Amino acid sequence: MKTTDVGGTVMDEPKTREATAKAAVDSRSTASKGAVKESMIYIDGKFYTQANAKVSVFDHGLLYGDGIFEGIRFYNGRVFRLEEHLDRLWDSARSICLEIPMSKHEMTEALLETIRQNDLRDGYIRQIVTRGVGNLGLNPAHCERPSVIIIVATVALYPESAYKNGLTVITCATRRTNSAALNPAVKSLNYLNNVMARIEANLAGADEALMLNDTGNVAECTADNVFVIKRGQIFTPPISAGALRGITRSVVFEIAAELGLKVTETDITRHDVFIADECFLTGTAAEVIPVIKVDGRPIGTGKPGPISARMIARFRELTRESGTEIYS
Ligand code: PXG
Repeated sequence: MKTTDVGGTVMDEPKTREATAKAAVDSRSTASKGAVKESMIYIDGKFYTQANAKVSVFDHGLLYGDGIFEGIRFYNGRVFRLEEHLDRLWDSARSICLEIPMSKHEMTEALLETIRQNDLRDGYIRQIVTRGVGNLGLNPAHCERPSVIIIVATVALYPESAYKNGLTVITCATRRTNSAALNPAVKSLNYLNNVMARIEANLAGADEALMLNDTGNVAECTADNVFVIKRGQIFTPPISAGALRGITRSVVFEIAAELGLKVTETDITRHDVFIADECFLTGTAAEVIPVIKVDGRPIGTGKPGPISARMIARFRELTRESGTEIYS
């Protein structure tokens, strides 16, 4: 199921997300006093209405998926973990020899101004840097200049019931890209691997798909990192297993330290997931969300566990009380 909100966000919608997509539309229309306001999109230093926000068909981001992106959230007038997202964007750029045509400071200003232009206090930012306009050959040497695009929109959340009742996950046959082919640590515009996994989840009627790496260990889900809990200890696959160095993942490490819980980065098999007491996913879009069933097996009691619940509660506190001020 796919839902588009008025801000233009189209996000993956597991069946549980339907209710909130509507909520996103509602809150957006309330903000603009009933009128549907067109979103303003930043492209290379200028703002365009959604209808006029266009890029060339010769952009290698479109032709080859040659580019990078970030998905960032802002809550209560503050951008959550902005510096970490920018650092990761710059790392992705470095890895693929893409020079972002602005400084981190300029990017921050552009990003904050795009949110202000859209007059929102809570939402989602999609930041994209493409290789830019080139010819029909894949050689990036012929591309003139990378393009920077910033889209701000209301976010389609999982409904609150998903955080209370948990998600259903399947293991998919599509393996996570081998890091020797394309390192999954690069948040590139080449997401077909994850899209194929997502299609498998959709076909199976599941909320998410667990992706294994070449060796058969758990890497991550299609847009989320995976954590399991066994006897009070937390485990998650290392980056070397094909997991993205998730920002939400690192926040979970911080919360666990605060709570005095040990987190170990180690290889995890499906068996480890099946016998876990608890399992949860983390991602900018999903936040921290419990998993209650994997491949038909109930995880733990089949209900979200106590550590997951504490994680979710503390994560929410942090999103409300920290971040880069947008309207200061
Ligand atoms: N793994 C992958 C493959 C991701 O793309 C995460 C894990 C979680 O990382 P963060 O830093 O968000 O905690 C991601 C995040 C989307 C979407 O449109 C994808 C992401 C983030 C936001 C939206 O599906 N990727």
